[in-house]
Amino acid sequence: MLILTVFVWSQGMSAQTAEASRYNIIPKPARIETAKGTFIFSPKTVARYLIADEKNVQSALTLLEEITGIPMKLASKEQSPDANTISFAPTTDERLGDEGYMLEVTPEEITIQAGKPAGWFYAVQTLLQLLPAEVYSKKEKSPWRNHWEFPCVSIVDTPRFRWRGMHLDVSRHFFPVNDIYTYLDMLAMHKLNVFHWHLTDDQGWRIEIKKYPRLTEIGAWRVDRENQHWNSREPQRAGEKATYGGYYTQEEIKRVVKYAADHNITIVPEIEMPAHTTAALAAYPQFSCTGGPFTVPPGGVWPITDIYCAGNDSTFYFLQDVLAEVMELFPGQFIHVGGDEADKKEWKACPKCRARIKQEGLKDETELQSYFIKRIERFITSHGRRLIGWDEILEGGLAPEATVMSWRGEAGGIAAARQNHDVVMTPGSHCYFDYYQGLPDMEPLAIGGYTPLSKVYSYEPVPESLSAEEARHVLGAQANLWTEYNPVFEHAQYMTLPRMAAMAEVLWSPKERRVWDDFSRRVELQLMRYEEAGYNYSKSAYSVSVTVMPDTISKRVTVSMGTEMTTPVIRYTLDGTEPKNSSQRYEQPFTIDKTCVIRAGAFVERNLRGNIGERKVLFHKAILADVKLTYPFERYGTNRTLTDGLRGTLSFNDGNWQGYHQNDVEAVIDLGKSTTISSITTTFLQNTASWIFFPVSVEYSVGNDISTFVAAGSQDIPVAGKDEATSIKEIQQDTINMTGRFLRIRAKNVGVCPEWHPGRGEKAWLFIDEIVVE
Ligand code: TNX
Repeated sequence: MLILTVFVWSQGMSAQTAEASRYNIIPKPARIETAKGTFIFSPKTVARYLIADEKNVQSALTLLEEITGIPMKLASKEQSPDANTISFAPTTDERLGDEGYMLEVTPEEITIQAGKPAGWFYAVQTLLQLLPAEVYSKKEKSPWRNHWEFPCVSIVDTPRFRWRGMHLDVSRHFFPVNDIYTYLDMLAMHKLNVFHWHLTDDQGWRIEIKKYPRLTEIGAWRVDRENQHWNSREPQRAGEKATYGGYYTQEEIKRVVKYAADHNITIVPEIEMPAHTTAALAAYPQFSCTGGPFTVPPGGVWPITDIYCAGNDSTFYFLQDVLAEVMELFPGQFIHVGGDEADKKEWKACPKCRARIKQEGLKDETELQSYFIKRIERFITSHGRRLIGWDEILEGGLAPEATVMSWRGEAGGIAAARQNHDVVMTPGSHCYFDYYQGLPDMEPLAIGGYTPLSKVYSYEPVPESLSAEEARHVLGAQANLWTEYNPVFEHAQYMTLPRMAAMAEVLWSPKERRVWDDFSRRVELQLMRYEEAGYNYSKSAYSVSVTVMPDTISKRVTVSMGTEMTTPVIRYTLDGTEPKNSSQRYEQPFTIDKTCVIRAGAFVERNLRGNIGERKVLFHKAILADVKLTYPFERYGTNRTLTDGLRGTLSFNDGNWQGYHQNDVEAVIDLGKSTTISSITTTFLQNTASWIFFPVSVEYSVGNDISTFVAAGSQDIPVAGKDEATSIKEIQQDTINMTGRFLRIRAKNVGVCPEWHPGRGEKAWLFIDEIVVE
């Protein structure tokens, strides 16, 4: 009897999980009621139109047929009663808005209702997500696959926001047009409806403009420095050929626009002005303040000083010509004109710009930028379109109808909404997909930051401080992929998937239906869909972070582990070997009291997912000993850093380094009792791009009281030269053989950055970590 009960109970559990796993729709529908039973979609299934709206239904039907690989017959009057049916029924139900749909699946019938084309399209997207991930495979469906099972369900679905965007920077790196189609597919499967196409920037002009052919002949090409770090690429030398780049022809763009429209995506093209324009100025230097010459930079430029001349009317005629062609190609309402990060130094020095300021009665260069944008806005609105720009367009006064894209936090968006302007939110903190999505030491090089999946998911586009009235100006939000560190499209997929899924749910699903644990379960299937579709995606949300907390009283350390995803099983080893499915399972924090290398991985159904987290804990004679510092450290690390048993990584802000700003390190360690010391090793970090240098000398001494020390050895270290890679150095002093209770370390800061360094003469940093005593 007892055995039977247990059996029934465990059956019940797995049935429940199986039930839940039948519904993995992302973004989560506004209303979904699950039901028992399935609808079997097979060659016997017939389609029935209950409507006149044939064209849209036809495309929904074709899509379904193509994807499932099953052609459908149209229902006839004398329909055999045993055939199940997919019915398409129009509705004028206003609750569905422009993009909503209703979907009812019973064993006998699937009923789809929508009022507008987007609704039909999204109904099909949802249907696909009721099927196994395999339906996303681009491969021909296997022949035995002659039926698909839809779980029964009832859905009423509409999006929360009308602007559900994804941006892609194709200037910093160019992606061929086929990649753009794939990107649009990715957007469509997430029910995203705006593609913000960042077509121009300093490092490349990517759109053919018939009237100005040099924009792409010259502006689309730069010298190839792809093997160097983005921020230290040498400019084009005289006589050197520009070979890296590319652009989209107008014919290509027309096809992309059509494809996007078929997927309910509006493209917002961005033509940057007045700055981020070096590529354009390399082609047409007459529109700059200085007259040039310019070359297209192969990498990072800062500050952004190259700028269109605002005092020259011909600059505006040029831009109007460009925009006229752009508006011809892109039928959407919004035209993005950039406006970000303009350093106005050239305008200050330019006689024409100064004359313009005077003649227009402007206060300064900030108002000149505002004049610039307002003048362009007049042109755009006269063509029946709307201007949108980055939040810098607020400075010096907003153009009357402008929509603001808030990227430097939310303040710009809030200010604009309060001035009755529409806004699109895209704050760096949550919406920049060029930021790291996992711990930086486990990820490919990215620009910086840290925006893991759960952080994107936690984003709320409507700031609390807005009134209901003001909040109506928030059209939605978008995520941006800047591509400085993103040379190939596969990497763009890695950076955006699955964060795009989190953003999609933020933008589509009702706020109160957003629950991380639930999303984290559904996203597992989403990853399988990416896999089937052949998309490169990140498993970083499964990477295990290993946290080690020293306890000064017990002189042990407590180890805890976790992943962003809530479901996986974590397994670990303590001897540095790779964790396997048979390794120790992590249940709760535990303590260790010997040197070990902890490695931990997340397992889903016995398979390792994500990156293995690794932590080395060093047990040595000074572990958790008290340290007195003569000079304070400035930032990073804690008072415990030097004796906590942990070593810092190559990232200076990983919490394991103490940073001294120009100060030397003088640390006295109290070992608690007289101790025999045979070796001392200290660790330092050097990252000259971040103004961090190794010490010029390190000196060790040992004493029996805090004031008398006997030298135990010293070493000098040469000052870094140019182009030295970021590295860690261990300064080890062996065969000391001294006895004492106190140990003193002095490490001399280089003081100021050396002559060759951009920060020459300014305060340098010294970064120190664990002092290992044996
Ligand atoms: C700032 S966001 C920029 C871009 C860079 C990006 C890198 C914005 C309007 N301007 O030019 O690519 O940071 O994160």
